[in-house]
Amino acid sequence: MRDTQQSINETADKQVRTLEVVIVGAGFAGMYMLHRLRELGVSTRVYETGSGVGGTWYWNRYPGARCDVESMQYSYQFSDELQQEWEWPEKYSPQADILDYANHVADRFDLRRDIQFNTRIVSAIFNEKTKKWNIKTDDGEQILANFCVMATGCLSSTNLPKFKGLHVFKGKTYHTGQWPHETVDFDGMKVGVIGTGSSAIQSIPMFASQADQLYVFQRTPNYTIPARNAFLDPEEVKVIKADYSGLRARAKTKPSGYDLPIPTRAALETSSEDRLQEFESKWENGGVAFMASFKDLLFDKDANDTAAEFIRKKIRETVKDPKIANLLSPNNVIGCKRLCVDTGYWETFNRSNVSLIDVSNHPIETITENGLITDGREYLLDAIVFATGFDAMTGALLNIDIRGRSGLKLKDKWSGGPKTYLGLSTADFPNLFTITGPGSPSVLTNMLPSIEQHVEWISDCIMHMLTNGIKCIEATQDAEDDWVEHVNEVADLSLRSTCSSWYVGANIEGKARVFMPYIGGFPRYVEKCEKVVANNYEGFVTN
Ligand code: N01
Repeated sequence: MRDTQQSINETADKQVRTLEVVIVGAGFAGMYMLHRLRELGVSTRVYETGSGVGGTWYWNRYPGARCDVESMQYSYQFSDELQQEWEWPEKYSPQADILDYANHVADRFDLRRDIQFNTRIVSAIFNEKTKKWNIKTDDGEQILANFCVMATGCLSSTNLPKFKGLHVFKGKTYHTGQWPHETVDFDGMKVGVIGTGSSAIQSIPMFASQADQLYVFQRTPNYTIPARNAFLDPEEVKVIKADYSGLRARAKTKPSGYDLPIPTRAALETSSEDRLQEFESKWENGGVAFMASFKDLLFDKDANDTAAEFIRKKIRETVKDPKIANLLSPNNVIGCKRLCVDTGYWETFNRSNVSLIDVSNHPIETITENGLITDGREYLLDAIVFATGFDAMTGALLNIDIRGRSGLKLKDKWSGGPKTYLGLSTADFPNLFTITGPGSPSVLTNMLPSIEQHVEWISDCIMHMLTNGIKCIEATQDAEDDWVEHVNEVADLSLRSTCSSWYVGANIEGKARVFMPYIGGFPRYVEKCEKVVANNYEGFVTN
């Protein structure tokens, strides 16, 4: 409480900017939030740590970074002109194309004049007397705002495990989630990659084609499906654009918010011959749609085993050395951790300059001046790439000192796992909104429609308040408790909650183990959000 008062006093001493809404982050969420609020005539400013727009796609510039949702769907739908004029070259866009798109959107809607780049928000403290948020930047600027919208991203706070000796390494180090803007050339170098998640699986084939020697340090093998990326056929694009709204509407009826066929058959009720044929066909088409082969894959372990074994067989067929094939073969639930999508991943392990080092039983002991040691052997390295992921869903929020009523710290409130109402709001933190926050479908869906749905819900809410003279909106404790219970209940129905993934916070030491996203599906979630509004913001108190 003393800190809160102190901060308010400091605020009074300096020149303070006042705004209706502060938005934190200029990724796809923050950009659309800004555009939408500006259109409604609300004074708004975005604060962004990076020097450009694009969020995830600004930071994750590692070679091979590519989206695994089709470009025609991984894009905004709020402006038909925008979706008609923009030309995506490839079925699955590489990072550079998505960043170009983000920049185009920023220019087209003249967003930059209200985005403050190279600025990190370090604290946001609610003043109960004035009902305003006191927000501070890392360069000491202070802002008073009625609303604070966190567009901080679900996978934006990088995770660098505390490896012993990290600081003594003389070579270069990189994190896939904070890749340099300059070209990184591994030509002639000995490179080590730590991790075998999506980022590693996309970048390893690229590193292998450059480096003299590539060592892949794998703790847990992962399932991956070939992307089978291709250039888009202009005729197909024309057909989609002729009825873009039809595609968008169909997508909204799907649990993933992504227009993929919904499986009707159960793997265990299908003959093994037909089942194999279906897996083969999905495998040939490539991408995350593999999990849509059968409806029971994520609900029945025996069904899941049939898909897992299909992939293991593919690994054995592709990787020439049976020992390496065996090491690369996961034995856990497929789709429990986020399914990966690759281009030439397993084939890479047939190259003579690539070595797979199993660190599952022999963790990396220490990083040394010249490499790293595991299982008593030192691997000499010129560069180390940490493909070690993110403090997902809560990391970016909790990196900011956010305090609500009575100085309550969000960090303390969420010490046992995030608690929200609809992933949009959290009790005791009035007028604070989270776009695709924990407890919303977010990372289990196509992010773009989920972002748009949240931005529209939040902006409608703010407009409702401004036009009705309402100063404060806040989730009730009861509504939040009920929602958290529901989020947990539905999570327990799926095999997805059964493994040590970032979905449950298991990748971060000391993080509470809670399944964070809402698994009930996009349509059901949207219906709930709409019902809340129809019932005059049911579950919120307004005053
Ligand atoms: O991170 P991860 P990521 N010693 O957390 C290993 C999205 N994404 O950046 O599994 C050794 O998945 C860790 O091992 P283990 C997507 O949602 C999307 O790859 O914990 N290893 C794991 O192998 C994805 O799921 C796209 O045993 C250590 C790896 O590091 C999410 O981002 C592309 C270790 C981390 O994998 C995160 O993916 C890229 C240690 N001490 C990312 N600590 C697309 O759209 C960690 N690891 C395609």
